[in-house]
Amino acid sequence: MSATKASRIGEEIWKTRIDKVNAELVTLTYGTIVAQLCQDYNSDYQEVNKQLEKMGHNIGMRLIEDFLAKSGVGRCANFRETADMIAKVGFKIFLNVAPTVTNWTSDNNQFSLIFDENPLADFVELPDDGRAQDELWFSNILCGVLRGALEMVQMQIEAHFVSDVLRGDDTTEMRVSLVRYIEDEMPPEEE
Ligand code: MYR
Repeated sequence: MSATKASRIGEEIWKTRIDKVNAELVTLTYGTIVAQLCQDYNSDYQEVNKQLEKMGHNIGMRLIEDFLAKSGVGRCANFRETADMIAKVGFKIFLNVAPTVTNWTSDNNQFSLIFDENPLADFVELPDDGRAQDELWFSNILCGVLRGALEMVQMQIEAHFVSDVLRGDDTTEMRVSLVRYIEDEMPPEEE
């Protein structure tokens, strides 16, 4: 599927959606979750990043069903098509943003999503403790959501943020790597 077609599907879905959620409520709720985790893990931001990713993974595993039902899209022919589907349909449906897909590696196995807007991080300021700016990936839940969702459609991926405007970077960029397509795995033979 071409990028334009994927983009059009995303827009159509958005136009016909009736269950629009108040974006501010999402932002506030997510901010509260992150703040609570920072408290629970005594500002061990590596651990907070890990927990957010794990939480996202659980969400993604359930979200994919909703994605497939709402978008009505079929299987993608390759990882480039999958990337467009994620950016222009997936993010559009669930967050009403469409990050830019860029920075492909020549083997077409890795790309970046650049977020011009990030509703999770609206009005957010990171804790001013001299560490959060270097250690906390505030929106890390999104990496997990992607990993969980793609795992359910037979793709093992790894995703992590490489920059975030909340940290003072110029862009917010997530790097996504295809690890492998998961084949139907047979249970080990009994001895
Ligand atoms: C396929 O090749 O089977 C199609 C795969 C499309 C997967 C799209 C997953 C969308 C995940 C949405 C993430 C939104 C995060 C807020």
